[in-house]
Amino acid sequence: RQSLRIGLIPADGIGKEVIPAAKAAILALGSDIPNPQFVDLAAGWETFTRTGVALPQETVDILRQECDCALFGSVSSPSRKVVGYSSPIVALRKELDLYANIRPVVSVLVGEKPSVDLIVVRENTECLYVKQEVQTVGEHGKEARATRLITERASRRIGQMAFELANARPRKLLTIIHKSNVLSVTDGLFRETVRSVPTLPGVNGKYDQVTISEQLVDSAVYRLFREPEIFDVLVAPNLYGDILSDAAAALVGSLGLIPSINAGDNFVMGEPVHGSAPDIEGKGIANPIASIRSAALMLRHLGYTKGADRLDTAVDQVIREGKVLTPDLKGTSTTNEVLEAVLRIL
Ligand code: NAD
Ligand code: K
Ligand code: MN
Repeated sequence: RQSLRIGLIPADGIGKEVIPAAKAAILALGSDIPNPQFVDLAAGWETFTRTGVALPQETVDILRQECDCALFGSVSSPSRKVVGYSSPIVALRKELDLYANIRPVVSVLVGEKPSVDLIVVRENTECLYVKQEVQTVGEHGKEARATRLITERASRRIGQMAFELANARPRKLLTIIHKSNVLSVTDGLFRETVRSVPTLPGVNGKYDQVTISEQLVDSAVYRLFREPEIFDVLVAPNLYGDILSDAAAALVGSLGLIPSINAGDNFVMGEPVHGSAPDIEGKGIANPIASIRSAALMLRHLGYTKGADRLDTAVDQVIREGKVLTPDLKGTSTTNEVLEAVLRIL
């Protein structure tokens, strides 16, 4: 490849503060990344208030036609229903068929106990996120209903991704998260489909070394807090995966550390797990590490292992030294000071 074309969608809030840091970190990799070219793209609540559209068609078209990958920041979605608005990140995951959301959560802070080293593999296209909600009026007042869609196809794809990831790790443990004691039809299909991945045609014993276990989602959160070291790879339907990964983030110090990629068969988009953080927006103190690590995950997914390793090593060193940290990690440094510390090491 002559150049790597990266779409940048900072979107809203601290997304606009941390995505430029990820860009600067990629640029600092020099020739480890072949001629990176950045394309600035619009999406989000601010774009909606300006143009009436949260995800402009131009953004989707340019991502599809001109970009090899992308970095997304965070979007400020209102909690109330706003006519015409729909979350652009949920739409992008569907439009680009980014069916897997991969979220590694690893403890790095010095002296941190217990030690966490897990990956949440979150199905990224269905479950309650199909957003088919209706409100009606019944005999006793308003009634709201949501469709929760679980398909065999999506469960199989995410299951295959999870087995692949688990098999590549030293412990090779895969935990299926569900609630099929209550939701035996929907979560039951998810559970059975993931469990059946090793028997699919073509697998031929490839996953024989993977130990499969399962845990109901509520007790999974409980065990995550009591004994997080037992978990290795967790695979979950969309909403459970979302909640579990924020919970796991709390164990390692901050949401501002946790990266993700939205991955499909043809495209990958890095994205910090956190949202737009309105409580700290505009103060210049957002932790840029989740975004820098998201860039590293994205580059690793594309095969740029050396560049990805350099980013992760630099970030690890800054965290371990503990001298330049943002307030979420009990430091007093700014976004830019953390970025500069990373760049100095690079
Ligand atoms: P949030 O992740 O934005 O913030 C939760 C808490 O973590 C806040 O106290 C925030 O200050 C802190 N935090 C998050 N990222 C940080 C960082 N990089 N550095 C330091 N502290 C950080 O979650 P929320 O408050 O529930 O949601 C705020 C908005 O973000 C909402 O509009 C929500 O819809 C949106 N959101 C978007 C995404 C996304 O873009 N994929 C994900 C989650 C939430
Ligand atoms: K985000
Ligand atoms: Mn979330």
